[in-house]
Amino acid sequence: MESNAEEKKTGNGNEEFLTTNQGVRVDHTDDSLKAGTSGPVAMEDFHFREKLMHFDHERIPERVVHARGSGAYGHFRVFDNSMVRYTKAKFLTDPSLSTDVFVRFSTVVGFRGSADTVRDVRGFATKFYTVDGNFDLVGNNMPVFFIQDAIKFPDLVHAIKPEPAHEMPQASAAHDNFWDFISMMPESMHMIMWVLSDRALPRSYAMMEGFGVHTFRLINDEGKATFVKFHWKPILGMHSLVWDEVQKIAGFDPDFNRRDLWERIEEGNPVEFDLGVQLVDEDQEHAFTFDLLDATKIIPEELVPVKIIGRMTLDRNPENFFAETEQAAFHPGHIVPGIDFTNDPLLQGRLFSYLDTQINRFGSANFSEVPVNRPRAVVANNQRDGFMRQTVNKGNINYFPNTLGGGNPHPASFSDGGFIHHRDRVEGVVSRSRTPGFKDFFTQAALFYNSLAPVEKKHLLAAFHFELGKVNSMEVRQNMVAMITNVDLDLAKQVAKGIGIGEPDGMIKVKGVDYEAIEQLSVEWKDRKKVTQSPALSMENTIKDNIRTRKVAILVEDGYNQTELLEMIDFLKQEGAKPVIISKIHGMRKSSDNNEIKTDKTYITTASVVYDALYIPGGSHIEKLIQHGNAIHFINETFRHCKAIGATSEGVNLLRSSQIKGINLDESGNITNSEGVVTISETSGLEKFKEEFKTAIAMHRHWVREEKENVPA
Ligand code: HDE
Repeated sequence: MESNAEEKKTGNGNEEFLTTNQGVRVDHTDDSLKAGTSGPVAMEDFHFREKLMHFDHERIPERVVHARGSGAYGHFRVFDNSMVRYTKAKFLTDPSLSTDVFVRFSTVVGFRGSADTVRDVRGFATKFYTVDGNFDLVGNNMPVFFIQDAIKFPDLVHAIKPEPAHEMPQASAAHDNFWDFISMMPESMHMIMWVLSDRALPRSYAMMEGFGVHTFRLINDEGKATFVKFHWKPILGMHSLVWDEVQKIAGFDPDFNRRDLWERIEEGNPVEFDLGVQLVDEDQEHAFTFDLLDATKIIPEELVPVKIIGRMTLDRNPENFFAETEQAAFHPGHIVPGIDFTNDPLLQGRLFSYLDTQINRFGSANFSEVPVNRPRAVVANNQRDGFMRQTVNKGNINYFPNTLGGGNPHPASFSDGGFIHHRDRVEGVVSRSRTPGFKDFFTQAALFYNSLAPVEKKHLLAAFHFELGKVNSMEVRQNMVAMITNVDLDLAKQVAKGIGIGEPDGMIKVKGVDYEAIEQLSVEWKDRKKVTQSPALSMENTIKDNIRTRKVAILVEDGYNQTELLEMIDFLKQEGAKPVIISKIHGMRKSSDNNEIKTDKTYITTASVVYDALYIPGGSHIEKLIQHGNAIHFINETFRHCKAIGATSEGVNLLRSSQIKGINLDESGNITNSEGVVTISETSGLEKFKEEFKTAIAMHRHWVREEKENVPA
């Protein structure tokens, strides 16, 4: 009974009667209190005034960046105690501890209501509620950043956000201001290559990597430091959408990634990532041809392998979007003993910005008392009061030192688990400058480009054509082409060709680059570790061995073959995929032998772009499907987007119809099972078909089909 009373107080939706915020039951909420039936509203209508007042104040400022996001709860556990050598953080060393987490994934540029599938960096912010206090790993799905020093962040964000005169375009970098800024910002070229790659179009938040970006420090029990880069590796592998698809999804289902995350968890498919670390001894700080403190650089995995140390499982959706996801307040300065900062100037700047921004959003320093932000560890200090203070601090002592409170709470020593800042030796003259090691802006941009598969390079070129093709200023286009010559001349030529700029015939020096210093360093650092290829950077080398959580569209009309359909549905479910029945209208579809199956979606309520693969079962329903333009479009579009297509018995006839384009046929007009199109002409032999279809879906995309540009979509 007591818990019911508690629920009533907290508004969990189980209440019987409507009340005011003071708990007074309300007898009528459809009409305001008036003089007569058409007179003015009475001032004493406290229910009306309170309801409107609260509504008027429902919004808090959205995040200035990363406004659009989706959250989930879960837990994290390390696999063993192998990290004890490096860190005293218990959540990273004690495999018996399961640490609760809350993760918020986000886009960066768009406003709170913008579409999910735009080309953008994705935020990947994790709050670990550790036994030693909260640790926030506020990362992205790309391992580098646009700028090296936080002081430029406001300019970067102003340039990329919609232009101030007319507030266009929404959630897009494809406009003059952004590329004008970038054309003057050579240090951003590495990040630009990532943003124009397919990494910026994730199929799912469950299928992208995450990175802490900065080099941090781990501190062990003896106070010894080791440099560390944090990585999240998705268990399902890394997969992206294609450009034509993301634009259509943005209209068709702007909540695509949010819905995907929510549904996975509701359906009992936890979203899992392995946590990896790249560890570099302090005496190896200068072993590389870049500065570890430069956030525009990666440490190639081939130079320092990623050691997988634990797994995060997200398995619980928030119950109230505003209370939890919107009010989650992350801060790179939320750190625990065993982890520490470095002098990366981007990180240092963030340490100011995140607390400051919370004051703007919450209007109060008490944001850490909101349930999603509250540490699980004990909080004890003399900070008091302020707007919306929730804690009722007991006792009379709110200062330190004191004797009246027994001297408590008092500082903890290192051995008591107190956080002690790493004893970093610093010296130098105060200046606004950068170390020479930060000045090479192009080597890693080229490394990234050179490590991509041909199809990824092709997509990146198309992205340049789209982005720069939307820039009105020919001068800005020209400047960008000049910049790209510093990364790869051939790429620059191809970009130029697509955007109406004369092809450059050599590398063009650009402003803001100290070519002499770079040259000098390349001589000085010639014996340092480096790579010219990094296979880990290509998404083509990701996991492609399963079809778990893939959505498979199945086209069904009256007259379908029940045996085939049920067998395939069973198979797909067994493999962890999600079959969805699509028909012309809702309701039950009848099989040739008078069985029934329910339509999940119609061509009006869904589209090919939200599925990973397509299956067409046999039966006389094929005659109807051939006549149906929406079905034909669905198939052609699936083909154009390079997804697996399977068909059995009469279903194969549909794929052979002259309206379906691009499918490879042999001399007798039969489909050659190739390029992710898998068919079998009989119902018998389905076993072989199943395995081949599974392999085709697991491949995610069959890029060779992109050559067939004549297929309509
Ligand atoms: Fe952020 N960033 N950022 N950022 N950032 C914010 O904090 C900022 C940077 C990142 O889901 C803001 O609460 C500065 C790098 C994520 O709530 C703000 C600089 C990386 C999120 C802010 C950076 C990030 C934010 C806006 C330049 C990847 C969303 C609202 C030094 C490592 C967290 C807020 C969430 C949010 C400032 C650069 C990731 C204004 C000054 C680099 C994932 O404080």
